[in-house]
Amino acid sequence: MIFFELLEKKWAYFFYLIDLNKDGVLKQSDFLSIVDRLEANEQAAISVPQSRWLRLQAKKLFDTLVFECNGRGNDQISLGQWLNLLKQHRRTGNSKFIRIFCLGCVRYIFNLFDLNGDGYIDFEEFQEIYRIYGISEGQIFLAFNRLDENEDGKLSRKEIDAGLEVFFTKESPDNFNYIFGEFHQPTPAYYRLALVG
Ligand SMILES: [Ca+2]
Ligand SMILES: [Ca+2]
Repeated sequence: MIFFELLEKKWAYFFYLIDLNKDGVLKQSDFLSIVDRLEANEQAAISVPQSRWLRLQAKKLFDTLVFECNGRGNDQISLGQWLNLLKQHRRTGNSKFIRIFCLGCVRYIFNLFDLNGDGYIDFEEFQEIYRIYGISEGQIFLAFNRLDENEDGKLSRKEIDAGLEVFFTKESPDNFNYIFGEFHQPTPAYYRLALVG
């Protein structure tokens, strides 16, 4: 399957990024293994209570997502279900879910990235997490600068929220389209895996 539209490309790319083990489906483990990797990373130096809290938040975000995509009683999300959400949003013009999702993401991102808890995300914190998602050093640098609208060298909640909103809803060219790096299409092999299952 090939996506021509910008918005669909962005949504598919995001799914591919957060499918950490690249098995074509999103599961709770894709969210929890981020915390595992942070724990294993000495530089991140997260405490036990911090890691417990992060696990709880990761589960919550995943539960919201799985419920919106797939209804109650399911434990995974396919790429098709994820993209249906976008189609639904387009058809009804109801962006309520997107808004709730973005706010949930902002909360989660801050819990995850703001390792020293000062209410901002600095470049080092940003780098730790983006590396886990396999984004290249150059792209990490660009993404950070794109998000840092007021150029004070740190990211506020407002800046992250503004970036996410554009990323998930705008069809037009925009700097914020690249807040997760230069998006590329997942490989055909990945699509076969993700869409056929
Ligand atoms: Ca997965
Ligand atoms: Ca800033």
